[in-house]
Amino acid sequence: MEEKITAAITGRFFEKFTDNLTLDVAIVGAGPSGLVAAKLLAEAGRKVAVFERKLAPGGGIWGGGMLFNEVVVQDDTLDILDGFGITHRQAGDGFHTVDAVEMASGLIFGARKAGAVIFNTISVEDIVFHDDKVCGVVILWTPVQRLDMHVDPLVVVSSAVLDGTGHPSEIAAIASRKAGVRIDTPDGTIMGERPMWMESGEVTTVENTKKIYPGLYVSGMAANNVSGGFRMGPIFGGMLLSGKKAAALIGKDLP
Ligand code: 48F
Repeated sequence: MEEKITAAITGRFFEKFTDNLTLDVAIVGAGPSGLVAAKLLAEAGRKVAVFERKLAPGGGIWGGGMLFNEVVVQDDTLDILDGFGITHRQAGDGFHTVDAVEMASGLIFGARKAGAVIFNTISVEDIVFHDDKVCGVVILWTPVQRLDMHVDPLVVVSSAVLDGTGHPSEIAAIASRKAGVRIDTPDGTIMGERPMWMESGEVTTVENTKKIYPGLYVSGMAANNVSGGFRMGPIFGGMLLSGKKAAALIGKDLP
């Protein structure tokens, strides 16, 4: 029996992996913006995989605010939550609370059920860069990275890469540093996140969601880090709207 269990797992995993070596969209980071983008792009018929460094996808949702596991969203994002079947409760003044565990698990489940494949415990450590265009991601098991083992990574190619890595905007930073390119920000570089200003941060997260270089898009806090927006803490409406905008922009650009 034992060998059949092993064969079932490895057979199915490698079938899934092989089937996702060429993608329409590689999404880096399974936070709220990446998961919303993944669901909407998969629903639109695009081949999408999400690469998530941690064992559990969901990014910064699980802990709510300071480990109080509730988050807040605004009126204009309820349709996105409804699309995932996630429950929300009125909190007054146009705000609503959402159980953080329901939101994280609901976004993960919704993205997966729409057809996006999520590869957890896999980190993106570099980009593929051909003819002045970002065209894929370089991946490695997170534990291999953490143990600093001298192991070469593998590569997945894609028509578009979405940096949904949150505060550090890791993929945009790699493009800026290693490819030495001028990205679409006011000064052509990663401008860095500014301190807390919820109202502004919520607006600019969506405004800053864009294509920053051929083949490379940013969403969520990564978008704010790239373009110098303010942070906003445990209010998540901007993240959901950013994922929706990223999906629309990428969908429009793809052939
Ligand atoms: O930070 P994160 O939740 O992304 P987000 O969509 O949402 C931000 C909010 O959670 C919160 C906030 C709300 O107002 O400010 O911070 O911008 O999730 C980013 C995910 O990307 C993963 C990381 O583990 C996290 O789950 N990640 C980061 N770098 C890499 C990565 C990488 N190089 N490869 C793979 N995954």
